[in-house]
Amino acid sequence: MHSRVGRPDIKQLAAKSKKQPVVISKATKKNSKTRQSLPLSKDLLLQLHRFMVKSRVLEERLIKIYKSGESYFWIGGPGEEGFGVPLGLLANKGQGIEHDWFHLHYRCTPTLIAMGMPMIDSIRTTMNRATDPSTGGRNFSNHYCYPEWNIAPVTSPIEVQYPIALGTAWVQRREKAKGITVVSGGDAGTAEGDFASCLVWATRKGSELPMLLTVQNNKWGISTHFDSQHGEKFIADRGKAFGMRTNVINGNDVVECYKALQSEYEYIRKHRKPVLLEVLVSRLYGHSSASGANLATQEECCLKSFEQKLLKWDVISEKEIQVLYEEYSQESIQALEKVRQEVAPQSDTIWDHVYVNNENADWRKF
Ligand SMILES: Cc1ncc(C[n+]2csc(CCOP(=O)(O)OP(=O)(O)O)c2C)c(N)n1
Ligand SMILES: [Mg+2]
Repeated sequence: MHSRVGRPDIKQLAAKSKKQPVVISKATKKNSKTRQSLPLSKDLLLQLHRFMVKSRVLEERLIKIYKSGESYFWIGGPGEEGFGVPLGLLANKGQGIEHDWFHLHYRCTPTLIAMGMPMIDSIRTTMNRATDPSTGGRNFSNHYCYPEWNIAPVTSPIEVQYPIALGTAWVQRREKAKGITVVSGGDAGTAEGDFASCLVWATRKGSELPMLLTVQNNKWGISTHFDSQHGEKFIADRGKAFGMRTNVINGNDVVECYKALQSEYEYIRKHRKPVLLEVLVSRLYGHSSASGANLATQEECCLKSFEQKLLKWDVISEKEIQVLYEEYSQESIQALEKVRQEVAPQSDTIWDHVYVNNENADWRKF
């Protein structure tokens, strides 16, 4: 596992977010002497927590599946739940341009879980089963595709999603649709021209696009550290040169993420202009199975940090947390047992999902 260097930014931001102290109501915390209030409603805090746990348990199950030799590869989103869950929860979910479009990358399980993806479908993707609704069992873990929720296919080449996202945003602008377009990627990928092209096309004067561009900055591109690659302090600062609204948030603070996303979504929906949002996140299991997929104990865990707060605020008990993990663990095991019985894709489906009925579908006919 790589050692982590130069991470003052998350701490600075965390300190900044603590400027408004979170206080707890007397009724909620029995022994508290101070009159205090929660930063979000109790129901919402519990909902955020529930989805974060579900996503984490699922991802850890996917890692076990890989390590026990039942899948070929794992890559995913542990450490990004604090951001990914509210991103999905606040979406205007549905099909067509009146709803939001999502061009996500391979760490997006938390967003899909918050939108309602069943655990079993993610396991089907990872285990390459014909029943996988995203790719029919023909892509990596976390490479989702749900047309009914405007989830565009996750691409293996990094960063191509940024210019692709311009297309849906452009149509939403042209048709004066209600929906907006969300595109996400990692920090290292922003070195590619695709990202720069997206900034140019999203911000043309008079033709600004209703887009949320997010960069989840975990400070690594596989094994290359952020500090050796960037002259700018924040990636989001690049957006300033294009006259766009920018923001940098602490991805390890789910409450901060929820509130920031609420305000960014609202701005884009109202003004139909783009936002570049940088989210400082942890990479909890390294890059992928290719780097071992072992827990990086030196990284802050957004879920553990949130649970400490929930306990302090008396929103949940240790016992309730434990039950939740057990519940989802059982669900993931039952799903795995079912998927084990399902078949791999057969050769006659090789052309499914690739330019269906198109003359270019079959390379043998070129
Ligand atoms: C066009 C392209 N170049 C290189 C790769 C190999 N690759 C896969 S992930 C990755 C690192 C991406 O880092 P970052 O954008 O920071 O995202 P993270 O994995 O850290 O979330 C690279 C170089 C690729 N998939 N596609
Ligand atoms: Mg990265």
